[in-house]
Amino acid sequence: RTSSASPLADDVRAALEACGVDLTAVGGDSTVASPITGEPLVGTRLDSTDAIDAAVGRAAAAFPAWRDTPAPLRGQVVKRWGELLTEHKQHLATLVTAEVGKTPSEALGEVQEMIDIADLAVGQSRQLFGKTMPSERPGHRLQEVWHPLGVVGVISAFNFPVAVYAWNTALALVCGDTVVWKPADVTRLSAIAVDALLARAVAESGAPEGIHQLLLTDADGSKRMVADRRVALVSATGSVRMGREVGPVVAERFGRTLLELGGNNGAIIAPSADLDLALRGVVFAAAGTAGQRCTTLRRLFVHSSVADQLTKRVVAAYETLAVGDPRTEGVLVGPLVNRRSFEAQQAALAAAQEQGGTVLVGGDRELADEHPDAYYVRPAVVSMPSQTPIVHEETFAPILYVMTYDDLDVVVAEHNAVPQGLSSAIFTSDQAEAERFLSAAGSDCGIANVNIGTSGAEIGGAFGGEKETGGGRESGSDAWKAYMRPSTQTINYSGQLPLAQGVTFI
Ligand code: UN1
Repeated sequence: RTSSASPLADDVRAALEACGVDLTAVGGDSTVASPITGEPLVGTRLDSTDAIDAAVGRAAAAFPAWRDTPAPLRGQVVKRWGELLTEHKQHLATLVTAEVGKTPSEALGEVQEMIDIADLAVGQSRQLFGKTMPSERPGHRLQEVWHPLGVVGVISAFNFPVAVYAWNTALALVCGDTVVWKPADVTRLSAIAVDALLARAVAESGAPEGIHQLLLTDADGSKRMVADRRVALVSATGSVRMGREVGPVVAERFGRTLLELGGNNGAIIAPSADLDLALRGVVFAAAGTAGQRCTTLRRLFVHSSVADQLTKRVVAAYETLAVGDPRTEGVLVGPLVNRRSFEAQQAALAAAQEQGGTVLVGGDRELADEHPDAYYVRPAVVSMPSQTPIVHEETFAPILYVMTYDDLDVVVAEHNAVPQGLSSAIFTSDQAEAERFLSAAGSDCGIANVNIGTSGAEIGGAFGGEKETGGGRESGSDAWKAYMRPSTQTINYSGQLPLAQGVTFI
């Protein structure tokens, strides 16, 4: 199947060069393997501890000049970046496919998400609104002004190697912050390309050079940045385990965090659901991106009246899903990111069976002969008798646990019984049922959808979730406020000094 495709490393090198990357400056011995074939891609350097400290130092030094640049002018830098991302959309998608194994359509979609957030951020740069409040004191004005925060450290995950970074960076830059980025280990090359395009936008706009810094480092390097007091906000996307490490370190120094951690997303299929729609929604959300989105659908609750019918159709669809090299036309499911991920998938399937589950389809490794160093699996559907311990865990692989229900209140309680709280969905034609799911007594997640799957959110709505998902919100609504500090200001023009609360003193 792969024979027609050119060697991945050649495609990658060409895409990097097209994005203006100077390979002699970033190159080095550290290579990562493509999940598609296991073959090594282009090597990069790895930053030392000193280099990390120096990068944070450069971002801190660039902050005052950037802070003092009017926000709409900051927006122009992001506007230019968005244009360059548009121009190089295909090159970036090639890198995302090579490093993550996403299908070209999903890789292009990820780059589109960067372009969309750039658009949003440009508009936001003229709308960093503060409020004015009526003062209780005569001749006084009370207002709130939003100021830039400082250096923002962004830690991004392998599965959305460029989009989630851009959600943070586009907003942080218009908010007047400077950014230090630690991409996932395995997606250093797409990071280098995206950073090179930002460097070009910065240079062309005459903005301070130091406002963006890229760290090519491992988890230890990331710890160094997280502990650095000069980093005002750490915005981290990844596992709950990572969040547990980052959160306390930043809290100890009273820094701020914005955490976007695991999801264990559920969907309820009600008796009145349009099953054609539900089928498509379920299969995309559960099997798309090989189950490696934090919004991937992992738990399906089907009303017993439609359970047999829907489950059969999902299984049939899974049987025909084309799994393989994502560069091959028609393939919908690419590889898992690495061996560890495959081992976790196997362990979860074994645990599910021990806990009374039945694998209805999938789960096995595929293409092992052709690609002994790549890990392809057929997405699995597992029928579970109840929400057993393994169903409470997020396994970052395409495993869909299916359970049945009879009563909406009971199933909503079950839906909410897991530690994570990112995304959720109900498929129903009953409006009252949909409203109950969306109400305060319904889904406890940050994202709640009706007649749409759990994944594939668009820019504009705040993205993030509750409980172990970490509570952060990104990429829309009021998310920009996380990157700024509010200053509450009282101005007295009365010539008197009345005290609030009627207090009298001298
Ligand atoms: C993630 O998996 O980290 O809603 C982000 C979605 C995408 C973003 C996912 N827009 O699935």
